[in-house]
Amino acid sequence: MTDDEPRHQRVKRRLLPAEGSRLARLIDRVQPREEDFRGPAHHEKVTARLGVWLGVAFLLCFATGLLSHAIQKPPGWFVWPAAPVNLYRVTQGVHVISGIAAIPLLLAKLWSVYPKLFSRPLIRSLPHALERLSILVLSGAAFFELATGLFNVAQNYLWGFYFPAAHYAVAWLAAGSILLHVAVKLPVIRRALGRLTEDEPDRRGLSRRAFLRTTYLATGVAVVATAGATVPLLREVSPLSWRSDRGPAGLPVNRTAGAARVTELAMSPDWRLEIVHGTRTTALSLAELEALPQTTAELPIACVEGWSQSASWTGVPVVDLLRLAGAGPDHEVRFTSLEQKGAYRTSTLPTTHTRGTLLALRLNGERLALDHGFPCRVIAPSRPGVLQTKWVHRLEVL
Ligand SMILES: Nc1nc2c(c(=O)[nH]1)N[C@H]1C(S)=C(S)[C@@H](COP(=O)(O)O)O[C@H]1N2
Ligand SMILES: [Mo]
Repeated sequence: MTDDEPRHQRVKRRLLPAEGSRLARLIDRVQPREEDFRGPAHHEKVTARLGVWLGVAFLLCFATGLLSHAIQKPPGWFVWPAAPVNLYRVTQGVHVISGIAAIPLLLAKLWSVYPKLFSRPLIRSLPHALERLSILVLSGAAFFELATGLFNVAQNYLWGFYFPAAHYAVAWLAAGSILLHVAVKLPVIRRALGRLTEDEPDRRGLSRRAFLRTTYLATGVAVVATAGATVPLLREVSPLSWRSDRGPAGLPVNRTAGAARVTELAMSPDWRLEIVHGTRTTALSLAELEALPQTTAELPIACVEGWSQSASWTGVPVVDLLRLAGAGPDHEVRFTSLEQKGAYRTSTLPTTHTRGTLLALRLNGERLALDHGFPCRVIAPSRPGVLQTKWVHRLEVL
């Protein structure tokens, strides 16, 4: 040993078995290297193909997610049409279905690339280190989005944070890191997307094609098993669909009157609908509302959580209520529920929607059930379920 031996060499010599020693050779033999994973699933041709489909799923999910966010928190420039009435139902259905499809695709892709964890040297250069770090961020963000989305769909809020804000913020993180990842990998992707060959057929395991086919099949099964929640045609064949047509009048209930603690106020004979326009307030009893001309329309409830269902709603058009209060149709309207607490106790209807919206009193020919919003609720075309306020007692002309 000499004194001019560099410090890091000295540390290494003390901590690691000497080069060429039996222990060093043993460690070298048992520790896997990237090259040891020769299975067809780990080939870049497979990784790239999964990446393309995952990219498509993420893109659809991101775009429809941004839309849903914009509808719920509209920036000044944003206009969402009231027709076709099923538009939001379709975009949110695509959001949830593409998110579900991304789960098996992401798992397969992680399986395909995990040998890279054993690539040596671990870090080659600063750009290489940054690239690996960005993949960590990407995987974490993608996993977070899919997991929280899935729990949300199951209406299982296990966490302490406010779901929409976190899901939205992390979506940007995921989108940014995916973009970076694709840009960095573009040369590899272009090379890998060439013809799918089986140059080293592995008789023990799956072929590349078979691995891809299995993944696509799993993705298809996941989609079909759940899509019935929002695609009426699939309802009968969707065993895992998380909402069915159970509930009063054949429509699911999201939050019951009991949970919202509104039963007493909603059933009270003193209930009145207050229409506030400037300093003037008009109060209508249920009997007076029922005596007004009624309109019936076939409109869907499309929950952000992924289920949607169409029903026949009967009630008073919001424009008629505005006229009664002495206001024209081109006003925003704020509805307030009897519910004292809760994120969904109020909603604001943009002017694009006043004409098509009902304050509904009846559902599928029956008087509205308490759990569906008795005495009256908002039913607007092409809007997220969270904005279809139940147990309404006040309407403000803005
Ligand atoms: N006051 C109030 N209205 C509400 C809610 C709520 O929690 N409170 N939930 C909303 C949500 S998330 C949905 S999807 C629809 C569901 O309506 P339904 O329970 O009649 O099917 O009601 C909406 N209206
Ligand atoms: Mo909802």
